[in-house]
Amino acid sequence: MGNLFLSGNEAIARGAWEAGVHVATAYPGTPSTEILEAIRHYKEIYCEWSSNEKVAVEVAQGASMAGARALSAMKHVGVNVAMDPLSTFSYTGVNGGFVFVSADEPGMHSSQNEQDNRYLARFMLIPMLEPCDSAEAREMTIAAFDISERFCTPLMLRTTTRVSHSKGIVPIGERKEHEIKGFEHDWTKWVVIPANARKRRTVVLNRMKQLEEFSNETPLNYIEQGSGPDARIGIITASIAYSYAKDVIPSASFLKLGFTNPLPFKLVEKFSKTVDQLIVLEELEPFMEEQLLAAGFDVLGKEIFTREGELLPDVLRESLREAARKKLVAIPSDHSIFTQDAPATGGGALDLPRPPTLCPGCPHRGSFYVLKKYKPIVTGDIGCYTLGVLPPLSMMDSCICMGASITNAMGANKALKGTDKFEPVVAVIGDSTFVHSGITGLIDVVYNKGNVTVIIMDNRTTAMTGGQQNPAMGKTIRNEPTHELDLEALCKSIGVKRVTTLDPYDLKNLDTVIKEEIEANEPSVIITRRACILDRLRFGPKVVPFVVDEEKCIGCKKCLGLGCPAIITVQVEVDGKMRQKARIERPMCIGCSMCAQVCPVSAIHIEGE
Ligand SMILES: Cc1ncc(C[n+]2csc(CCOP(=O)(O)OP(=O)(O)O)c2C)c(N)n1
Repeated sequence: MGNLFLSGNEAIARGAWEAGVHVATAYPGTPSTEILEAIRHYKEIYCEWSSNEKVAVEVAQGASMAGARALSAMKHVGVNVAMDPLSTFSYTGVNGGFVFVSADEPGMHSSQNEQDNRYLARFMLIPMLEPCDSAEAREMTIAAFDISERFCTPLMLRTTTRVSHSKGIVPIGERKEHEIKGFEHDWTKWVVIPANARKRRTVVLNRMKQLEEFSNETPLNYIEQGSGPDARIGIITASIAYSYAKDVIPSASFLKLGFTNPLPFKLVEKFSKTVDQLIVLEELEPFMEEQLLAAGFDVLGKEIFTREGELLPDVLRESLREAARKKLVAIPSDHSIFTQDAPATGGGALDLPRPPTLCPGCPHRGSFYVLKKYKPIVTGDIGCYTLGVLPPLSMMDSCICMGASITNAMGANKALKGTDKFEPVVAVIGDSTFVHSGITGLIDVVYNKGNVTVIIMDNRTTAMTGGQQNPAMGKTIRNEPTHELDLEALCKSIGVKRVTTLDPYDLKNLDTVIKEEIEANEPSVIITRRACILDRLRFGPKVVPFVVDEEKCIGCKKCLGLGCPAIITVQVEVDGKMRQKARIERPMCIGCSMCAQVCPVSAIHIEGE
């Protein structure tokens, strides 16, 4: 039908649409977010930002029970949250096809860990597909639904950041409608009481055997015979590593895998007979290597390639050079890998030259500034506000995973209460994260009589991942108005008596309330409510910047303590002597006024006043 130039995520959305998907769910998370952002443009698909990944999978699961094709998308750590329904979904099987996308992050550009979710597919006895580029992302998404229905199983479509975000030419087709079959009333399948689950386990194990046969036969796994002397080198690979290897050592022979759980052992056997040496090329863990070693294949893998970060072409090239020097692989010293130069954009293209920082005018800044005065323990969470850990604010003691701030605070409070080590604890959490997995923690605090101060930093969006809608905003994924979750009423209904809402630009009030709540003898919630500055710049009133009156400025640097990137210091000559003064970079200032509030000599004022 033609071609489109799409990212891997957009290609997955296109594939889902073409495959006749009716329901798509997700909780945002890099590098998966754009899948649902693209799907929302297909009107045939019901789509939603779910409140977390477990909810996303369960909603899609319900749609599958009802006989519709359904897709859920999440980042790799999101799969941890969704593992409970997913691992039993494997037992029940599907009615309408169900595919979930696990978008993994080798290199941890925006993630807290580098976990290799291929193990989770194996662990949950779920088949897995791994595209190497955008064209395959579309094609495999369509194939995934067919496989899911043919073998009555959920399926994991695993991408990595480079596949998710790189763009490529994608041949496209039309949507093939799949009639919604209707709800499957089969309690022996869908009600996993032990008597049923035991039988289903046998079904699952048999299914894995059939899937292994499928893996040997499917055209998604294929041999690419090499040419010249390199043809004797056999590379077993999948995902983006295949694309890199085709750049670095294109004449080698490849066993290119798209269907990677279960592995096609018979095909590996066949491939091994055509080459002198088998090399397993995979980012992160020795997932395929260990299985192949256990099956008796003589393969080389992590002895050559790193388990850390991405196997970008220059990393791959250097690893092969080193292996050749050590005579681990049969690559002669005059081979082209020794003369190729690293591409200009290789390696650390994403390595940031300076650490990220809260935006100028970010409503989160003031809370950390005030917390620094009282220095409680601050258990943090995941969102833009995690940047409160960086100097000069430096006000975060922990950040583990979404929702952990309140529960970590509870544990610390219980451990320290009544001891000479006692310190008050404040948990900071964003609005989206609070809805995702903070609510249950707050229930625990109240129910078990903890004393924690929770600051819900409500910036009216899910900012960290690019500003997605969430239940506290009153807008759906398609920006339609919906019920706005009333955070104050929710916290009160949980049993928190001390709930205060305030404007985080008002530092004086913030100071009074934070002090009072830290000192209070019961749990409390402070909701700091002000829209994310990026939304304000897009939709809000005109920005009126502030300026420093250099004559009044005494160079005390108090304003620098806010860590606002718009404020710098300059050397100014006063009475023949060089003095340090603060200056506001006009194009960066959005007029939040916090610097003016902290200036002890009122040297900062609105421009023109
Ligand atoms: C389990 C899991 N899902 C998704 C993410 C990606 N993620 C990180 S923070 C965040 C939400 C941040 O929104 P919010 O709590 O409102 O804070 P803000 O960034 O707006 O300050 C998301 C979706 C993640 N790290 N872990």
